[in-house]
Amino acid sequence: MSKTIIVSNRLPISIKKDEEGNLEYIPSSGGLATGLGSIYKKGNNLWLGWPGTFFTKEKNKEAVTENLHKENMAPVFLTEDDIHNFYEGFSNSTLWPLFHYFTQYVEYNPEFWESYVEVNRKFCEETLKYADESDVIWVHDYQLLLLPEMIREKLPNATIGFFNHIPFPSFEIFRSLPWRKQILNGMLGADLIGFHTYDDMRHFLSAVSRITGIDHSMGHLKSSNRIITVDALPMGIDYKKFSEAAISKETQKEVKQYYSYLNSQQLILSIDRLDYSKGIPQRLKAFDTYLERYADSREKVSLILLVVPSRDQVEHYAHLKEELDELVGRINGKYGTLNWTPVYYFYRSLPFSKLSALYCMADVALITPIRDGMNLVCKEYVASRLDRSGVLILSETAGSAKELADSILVNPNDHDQIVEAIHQALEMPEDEQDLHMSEMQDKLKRYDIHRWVDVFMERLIYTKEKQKELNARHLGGRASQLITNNYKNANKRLICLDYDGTLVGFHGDPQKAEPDEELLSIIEALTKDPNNSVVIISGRDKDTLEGWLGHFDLEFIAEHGVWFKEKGKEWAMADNLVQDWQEEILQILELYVDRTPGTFIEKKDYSLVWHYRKADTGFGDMRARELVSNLQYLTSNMDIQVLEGNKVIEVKNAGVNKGKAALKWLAKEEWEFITALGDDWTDEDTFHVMPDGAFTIKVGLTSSEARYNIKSYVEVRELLKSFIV
Ligand code: GDG
Repeated sequence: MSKTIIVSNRLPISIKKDEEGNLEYIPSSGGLATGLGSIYKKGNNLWLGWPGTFFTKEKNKEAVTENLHKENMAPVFLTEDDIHNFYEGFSNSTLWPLFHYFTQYVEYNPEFWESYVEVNRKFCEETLKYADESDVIWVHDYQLLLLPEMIREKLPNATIGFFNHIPFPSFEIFRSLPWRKQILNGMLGADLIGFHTYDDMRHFLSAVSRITGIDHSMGHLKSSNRIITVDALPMGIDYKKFSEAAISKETQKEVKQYYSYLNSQQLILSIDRLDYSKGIPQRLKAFDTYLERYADSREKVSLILLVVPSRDQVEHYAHLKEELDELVGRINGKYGTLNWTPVYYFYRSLPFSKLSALYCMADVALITPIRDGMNLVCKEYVASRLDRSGVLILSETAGSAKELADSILVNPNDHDQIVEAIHQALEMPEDEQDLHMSEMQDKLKRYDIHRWVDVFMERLIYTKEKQKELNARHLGGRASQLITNNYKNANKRLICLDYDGTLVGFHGDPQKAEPDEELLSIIEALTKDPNNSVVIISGRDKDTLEGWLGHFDLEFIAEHGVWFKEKGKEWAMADNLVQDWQEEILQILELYVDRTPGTFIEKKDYSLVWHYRKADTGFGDMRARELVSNLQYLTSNMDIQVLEGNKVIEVKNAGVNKGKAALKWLAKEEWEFITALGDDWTDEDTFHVMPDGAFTIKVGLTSSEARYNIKSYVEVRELLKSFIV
């Protein structure tokens, strides 16, 4: 029976030691713990993570492990050094500031990195104690970015999902990380990689294609051996929990008590963990200006500022705490009166009923982080507004802003805009509040934490199915054996081979993709067998092919069928070709070379090719789209065709293609064995003309008219070697 294993830095429980050393197990009430509770508590499923306390004695570790097992949890024990270097170090002093665009706070410390690798390995070892290949493993967040790949190495077929809870920065920021490639490869061990927003997703895809060279289309990455799905799956909240809490006795009791201390002023609520990414000082400064600018509001409105202590041992956090203390003191000193406190400031965590009471009482929630992966507080506020009153002011850089467009969206760095948003919110008519609140509530109710978990799991299973579909076409052991047997039992054999991407890998400079020793010896052996007719069917020019491979007993189709060379004969040309279009097209292509650094033109006898492999990723693709549409328009009355190959755009005479050229060879003999291999869509023409019994093989795991897929040119060589032994 397969099981589901959740892995996160922290378990959904904290273990605390009292003074006598007795252990207390305190369950977390966080959204993730609730949402994933429906998974990990079932059957043999499991949640793995650090329990929040250091244990050194083996006896204690065993006891904790045993107790946690009863609750479907398993501990990963970390040392104080691990927490210093891996958690406070690489996770929170390198990745956290970098991913939140606070580059000035990023520490690039190799010791932190080493510890990060080591602790991820610890998590991997613990996971492997419980996991096998049939399991679904869901890894969470930026502390464990290397874990998916580490697990994949040991369990190649496991189903692995990864979700990143914080933003993923743009390539320009991410590239500054010395360990960027290792981080991406670590994440790419997963089958599904989830982010809160489309922006995070596209930043990730752009970093992957620029740093690893792996291309993507429609959110699917095609790594050498798997399809990986990348998706934006915004996390929901436990809507029911917050809406039910709002009318609970406990909450209402707290509400009553709070009101007894207050006058009838309007309340603005701000809740955050202490963090520079949350923009708390900016918020206080805006409130200060608001009281200054709208003097009538004094004594009629208060800000409740709840800051949950966090990481205050770290220098930047300690400074931030001092800044907040000072700002609150200044505002209260400046405006406060005997019966009015402008800012009620709490630097602690409150019990849930008090939190819920504050959500119920606040006329306005002021949530203006500088950057936030999602931000659940604003969603919890909306869910708690049972009478649909209240106004949310939300930063446009919080992930939740995409879903909560009915809030007042602000730029968190625009001081004046926040001041005016506070004014607008406090003045908003009730019917307008109702309208916006109900819109937001409808969305959050429908897409809650449980739905989020279901959608993630559905996408993960879908990805696995998609991989299976492609793997079924993958030339595995048995199919490969079948082809080899057919080859060996046949006498008259036709072997059609594309060159680039099929026999050799791609190179930035096409002239450097010459055949290596291994390939030369394979071709030599294949062509030495008198029963074989080996035809290279390539888009390359005839002189290059002749220069590289002309000394073998090979036949050629060059320039996609413009030129051909049969055994013992000279090069010949396809009929009815014209060159008079070239001058005009060349001028257009030259314009694109000038406008797109890294691109160049290859001139062949009857075609022109614009190469953009070395252009900036994305930019090259954009220019290619533009060029194709330009050419299609400009050449509509010419007898030429525009072909899109692998990072090339080729213009040539109409009616010339690899398939048409291959027909000539098919008609030559009563072949007993035919195979055709190719990697890009120009090879589809070859596959198309092949008879039913032919073994057509597409290089790369993408859809094709070919019967089989093979992963890369490395596997092609393996197959060809199996023919000649
Ligand atoms: C990450 C990302 C992303 C706060 N004060 C009290 C209290 N809270 C609870 C809230 C809320 C949670 O803490 C904070 O959630 P956030 O979403 O704001 O931030 P994180 O969970 O720290 O961090 C973030 C999230 O992951 C999920 O993917 O949204 O962007 O940084 O649930 O209710 N709870 C109690 N007392 C408090 O005083 N009981």
